[in-house]
Amino acid sequence: MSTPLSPLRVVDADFFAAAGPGGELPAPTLPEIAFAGRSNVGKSSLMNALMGRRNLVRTSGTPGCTRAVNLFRARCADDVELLLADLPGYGYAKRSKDERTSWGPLLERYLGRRPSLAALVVLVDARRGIEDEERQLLEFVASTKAQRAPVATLIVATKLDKVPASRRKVELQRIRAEGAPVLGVSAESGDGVAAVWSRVRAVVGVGLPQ
Ligand SMILES: Nc1nc2c(ncn2[C@@H]2O[C@H](COP(=O)(O)OP(=O)(O)OP(=O)(O)O)[C@@H](O)[C@H]2O)c(=O)[nH]1
Ligand SMILES: [Mg+2]
Repeated sequence: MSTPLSPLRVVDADFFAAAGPGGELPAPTLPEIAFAGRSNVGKSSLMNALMGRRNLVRTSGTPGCTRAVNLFRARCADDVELLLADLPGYGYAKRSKDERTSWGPLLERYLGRRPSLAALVVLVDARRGIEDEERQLLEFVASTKAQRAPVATLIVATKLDKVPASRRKVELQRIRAEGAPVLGVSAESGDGVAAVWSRVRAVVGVGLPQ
């Protein structure tokens, strides 16, 4: 017997739009879920895993590969549509000064003023946990709440396959102790991916009916 298809599952996904530094973002339409985190943490890989697509979102072994805001449209089996935003990674030292100053404002504009931003997923490497940049990112988004509808936040600990199974629970608890909800994933094995998707759907208000 085959498992019934979850209504939350992504059945169709495609590239929607991109905006580089100084570029125009498309007019806000669907609710957007943004994926932010240090370069190489696994943002693009997680987005591919969530959408059930191997190579829709470009991933790379070279940190700093994503320099624009790239939007992808995902349609679920229950016909709910969302946009997933792949944000430029931060914390990559080998950038020219010009590049660094040119994508700072892009992230700030997107995270600070995008009216259709419904949720922010902050990715951290399960082996590193939350550091100053992540705290600043969460504080920045919280500081914009007077200007628009609240943005739900979720921490996702990536590359869980690189943490020995016996340490996973402890590492996740350590991150959770920082006060934000946290889920662990491995884009490699697929562990935790369905849980992230169902949490994302719930926080943007399109979870399964109770
Ligand atoms: N073992 C393991 N490797 C992963 C996982 N997720 C991503 N990677 C690898 O980590 C590297 C970076 O992944 P990306 O998804 O491109 O990271 P990113 O955060 O989008 O990076 P930038 O776009 O540069 O900011 C790639 O070589 C991936 O194959 C995971 O869950 N487990
Ligand atoms: Mg990327």
